[in-house]
Amino acid sequence: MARPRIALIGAGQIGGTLAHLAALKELGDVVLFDIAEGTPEGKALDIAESGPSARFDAHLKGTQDYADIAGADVCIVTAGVPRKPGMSRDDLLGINLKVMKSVGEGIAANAPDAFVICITNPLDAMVWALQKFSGLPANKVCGMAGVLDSARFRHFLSLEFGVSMRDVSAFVLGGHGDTMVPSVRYSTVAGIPLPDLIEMGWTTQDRLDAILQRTRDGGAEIVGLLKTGSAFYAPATAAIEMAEAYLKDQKRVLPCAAHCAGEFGVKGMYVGVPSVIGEGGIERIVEIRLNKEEQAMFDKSVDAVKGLVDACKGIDGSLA
Ligand code: A3D
Repeated sequence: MARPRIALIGAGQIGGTLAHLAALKELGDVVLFDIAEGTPEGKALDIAESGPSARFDAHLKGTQDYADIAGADVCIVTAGVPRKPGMSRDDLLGINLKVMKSVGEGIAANAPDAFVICITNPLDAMVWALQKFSGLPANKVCGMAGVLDSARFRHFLSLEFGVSMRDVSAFVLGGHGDTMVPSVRYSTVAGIPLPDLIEMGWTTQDRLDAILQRTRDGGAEIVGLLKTGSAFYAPATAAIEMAEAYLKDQKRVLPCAAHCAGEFGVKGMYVGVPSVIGEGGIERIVEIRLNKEEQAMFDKSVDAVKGLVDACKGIDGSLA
């Protein structure tokens, strides 16, 4: 049986890491596409040359030609520009919207049956535009942000409690920005909800509040340290988790930027919600019940995403 084909649109920091992880995990053959001549070819060859030592079987190819992504089963999109210190994700909107147009058209013409995972920021607006530009079914186009934001939250919680990250389960809802909503009631250590852990004296409300804020600022913390770009190891790992769920029909329940058609009161927009990923793409949105306070935070986050979507419509009339 032929190996699955994974197309990576954008061969920068995240794109290169995605290619490396996909090869190490033998998820399939990898095509790295980028407009920067030599970058995808160089990274593909370098990773392929690690194969004998790492012991994987996968073909890797770098290209500037969209025809090479033909028949891709999964496309992961990181094309565009990342943040520098002092920039917000929203500052990237104008430049990255134009990139989404060319990427959407390239995918539609060459890999219309692919499951598409967008990572380019500002995430929730870019995945919305990518779906519009590509014309692919909404359940086959999604955005990666929640898996990363949740991984950051889980990491910080595991440090606080001194327990394995594997036993910390948590998710973050809403848009991928300052208004994201880390869920406290639904986050657990081995099934024990965070509010119970406060009662048990494992932490305090103040310490938990600081962790929630650090989660919201997680991207900026890395940008501030790196100074030349944004996070790439954890974002790539999160997107590979989503790609694997699709390719292996795992029915994983992961927080994704998914197209909402009325769920959580959101219509016709992408926003971070718990989703089931399997062979059908985004197969189901898990509509958990939010309390009043959580719904208010979620609505505020959705408003922020709506502002960005409206800005996209203002820039490109074909999206209106
Ligand atoms: P970077 O290393 O700059 O790579 C981006 C690549 O895109 C470069 O190699 C460019 O040459 C390429 N590119 C630019 N325009 C095009 C085009 N039209 N077609 C094809 N390729 C093009 O950035 P990165 O990999 O660090 O980040 C990529 C994106 O992911 C940025 O927008 C980041 O803001 C975003 N990001 C999102 C998250 C989320 O959690 C959603 C996390 C981290 C980064």
